[in-house]
Amino acid sequence: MIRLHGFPISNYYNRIQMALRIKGLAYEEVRAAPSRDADYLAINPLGVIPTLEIDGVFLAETHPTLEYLDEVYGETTRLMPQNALERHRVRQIVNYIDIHIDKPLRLLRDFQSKYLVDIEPFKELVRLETVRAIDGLNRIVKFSPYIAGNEISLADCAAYTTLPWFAELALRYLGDNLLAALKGFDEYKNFLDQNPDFLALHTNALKQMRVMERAKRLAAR
Ligand SMILES: N[C@@H](CCC(=O)N[C@@H](CS)C(=O)NCC(=O)O)C(=O)O
Repeated sequence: MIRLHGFPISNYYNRIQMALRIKGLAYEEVRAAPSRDADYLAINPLGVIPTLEIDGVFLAETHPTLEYLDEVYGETTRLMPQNALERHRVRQIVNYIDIHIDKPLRLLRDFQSKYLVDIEPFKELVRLETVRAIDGLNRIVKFSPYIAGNEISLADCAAYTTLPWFAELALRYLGDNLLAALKGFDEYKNFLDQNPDFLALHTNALKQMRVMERAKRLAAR
């Protein structure tokens, strides 16, 4: 029995959904919010979402969780390449996305939402980091037709569910969609959008995001 704990507004949650759908694995969704409660920390030590539960075993941290899933359900579509060098490329792309794009922009968003102030040197740091990450990605992505080569992989799950949101965040918090500099991404996204399962994830995340923003605006009145 596979159960996914979290909420579909989360790009990490949707990344796991995308992998489960590619693999054709049935799963239950369990609504959970990030939490510092002892019970939740016992299954997800950072208190973040998502958490994946497989037969009563709880797994935290999205990419390592997905590699585990790929190994234990080895009879389903593989999302890590057989070739070690190609596996390295998948992990490299995922790290650029998670560590050098998602995390800095997320920190900037959280800081500005909490303190309602702009700190220019902080913004500049995040801008430089994002520009560097996009430049790095431009040197390693393939889009042939998948991001890491000719087979779909965990790097596609990361890119498809993360980059469109962080393009929006960059525009909103840095005043510039820095991710537009990722050459070939729009065509690649259109290509993946042709899969109705993927598009449904994207559309639902967009809907959740708009609902949350509206709720925040109403609460702020
Ligand atoms: N490194 C974590 C990141 C997960 C993450 O950042 N989740 C966000 C939602 S998209 C969250 O729970 N944020 C709440 C918090 O940081 O307290 C993973 O790979 O799963």
